[in-house]
Amino acid sequence: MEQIGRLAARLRGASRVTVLTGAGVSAASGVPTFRGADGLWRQYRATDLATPDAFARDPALVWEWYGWRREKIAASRPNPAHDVLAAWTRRAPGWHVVTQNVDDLHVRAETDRLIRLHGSIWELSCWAGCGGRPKRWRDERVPLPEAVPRCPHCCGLARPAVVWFGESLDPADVAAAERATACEVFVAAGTSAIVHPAAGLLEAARSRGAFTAEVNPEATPASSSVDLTLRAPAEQVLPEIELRLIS
Ligand code: BJW
Repeated sequence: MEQIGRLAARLRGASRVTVLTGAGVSAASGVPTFRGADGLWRQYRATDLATPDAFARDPALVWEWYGWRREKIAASRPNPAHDVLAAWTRRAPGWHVVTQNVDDLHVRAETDRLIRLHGSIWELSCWAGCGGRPKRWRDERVPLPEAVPRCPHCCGLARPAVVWFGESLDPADVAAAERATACEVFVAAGTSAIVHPAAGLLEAARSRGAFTAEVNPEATPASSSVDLTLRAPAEQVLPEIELRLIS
């Protein structure tokens, strides 16, 4: 595919590159996306469960969904897309990965300079925000022993320490992601590009002069504004680019 050669040429010699990833990058690892056909769990839409209102209404239901996802993620492993991105960050100090994914597969692939915008599914925090320290704690047990885990400080309800709709992202993560938009090449891979503030990063990079590209088998709202689109799965395209970079 000629487009692969064009993107590889842009990447070769670039000292600052940022790749924004979304659920599509983990699809080949068996982790369901949010808005595709596999985004449906029972009769619920994933995006309707990822909200504070859903948790307030029915914490057991939301935890059941997270338990199901934690099981799938625990049984998965990084795919070639994660591996290539990790290799890029290890090789080049100005290359960053900004992810919306909470599955930690970029961490397991040993990615350097990873910015996680939406938290980690393996961390929990107090639903009431009781103020006990640590504010969030890691719990990788699958399955969790309780249908609704408890806060170890106040014994109230615990929640997944992820960012739901309407919640603020960690300002330090947002600032780091914004700094990473000062790059020569910005690639959005495996994201539907509709959730903000992540979706705004591509435009920010473009307005700072970056060459922009999208890797996604489907068109997204970003497709019409990027310089180059690669309509193929990330786990295929990224290794092909890597082959051109190292040959
Ligand atoms: C492949 C592939 C393969 C398949 N290879 N590709 C400005 C404008 C409008 C609205 C807002 C705005 N600013 C804030 C908002 C509100 C809201 C928002 O953006 N809403 C939009 C829906 C319009 N944002 C927020 O609420 C954020 N908070 C915030 O900004 O606070 C301040 C504020 C609040 C309210 C108003 C104004 C300001 C928080 C957003 C948190 C999102 N949380 C979730 C859940 C995380 C926890 C969890 O995982 O359980 O994050 S929702 C969900 O969407 C998840 C994802 O990270 C995120 C993005 O989804 P993603 O990754 O793009 O996945 P999909 O499924 O949508 O797409 C997959 C893509 O992969 C598809 O395109 C496929 O084609 C492709 N694909 N296989 C490559 N092999």
